[in-house]
Amino acid sequence: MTNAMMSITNHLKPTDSIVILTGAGISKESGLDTFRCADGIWAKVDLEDVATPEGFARDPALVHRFYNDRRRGLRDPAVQPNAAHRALAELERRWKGDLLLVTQNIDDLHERAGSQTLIHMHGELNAVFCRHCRSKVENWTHDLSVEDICPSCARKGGMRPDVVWFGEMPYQMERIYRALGACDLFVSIGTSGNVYPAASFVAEARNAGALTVELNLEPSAGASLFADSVNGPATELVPAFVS
Ligand code: BJW
Repeated sequence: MTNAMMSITNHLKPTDSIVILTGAGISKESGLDTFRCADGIWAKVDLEDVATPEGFARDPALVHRFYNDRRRGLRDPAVQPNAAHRALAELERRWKGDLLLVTQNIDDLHERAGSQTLIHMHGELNAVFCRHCRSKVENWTHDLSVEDICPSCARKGGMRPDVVWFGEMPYQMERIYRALGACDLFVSIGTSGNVYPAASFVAEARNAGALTVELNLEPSAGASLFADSVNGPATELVPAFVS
């Protein structure tokens, strides 16, 4: 990407529509692990054990420990939104056209930075739901266990993290595909492009005639699908790109 490409304002009309997809890489510089980097989460735990409905059925206590640790990690005072999260929130405040931020992340750093039009397509660490009655509890702060009782249906053993595991349907897909089909710019930030359906969003946006740009530490699995792919840390690339 040339310097002339580096700013959104050079390429869009002020009322154009933007869809932004973020992944674990945007939160790396806030102190949260990615999944597939050499020191990432999947190098330490088996995803079949902690990120599938089958793993949860086999050993719910193990899955609870995994998400309890990450929920506590999110409350570490050192974990704060970084310059990339803040730049996206600032872009949303000033952008006159439609702007939809879709994150695969279950952390709350985008909302803490001030983003409002935000979809957590893989769920949220700070929410839980009951497998029996499907009722959801937001702002769940304490450790979850197999002993927890559903506040709605009062049954025990059905509470689980409100996250989307492999084989489950990500959230708000209709709304996301509608936005992708109507966008003028699609930007993918800090995601390896290994997990579907998020990995196919670039193709949807391209089919809609959108400009497609990837901002990632290294070329993602789908880098060649983007019109432009820029490599570097999100805290440098994102503020420059949205300025
Ligand atoms: C930086 C940086 C810095 C680092 N600055 N960058 C065969 C073919 C095709 C599909 C399938 C298949 N078999 C099964 C499937 C479907 C399956 C899938 O995709 N599997 C693949 C492994 C092949 N997908 C599903 O099952 C999904 N559901 C589904 O498909 O439903 C059916 C459906 C059909 C049609 C339409 C709609 C739906 C569900 C997927 C659920 C994913 N869940 C997880 C865990 C739960 C949440 C959690 O615990 O946190 O979500 S897996 C994990 O991966 C997590 C993430 O959100 C997701 C994506 O990871 P992400 O964000 O890309 O992180 P990394 O680590 O991979 O990459 C980080 C990147 O950042 C790297 O590139 C770094 O270089 C970069 N980076 N530092 C900028 N400072």
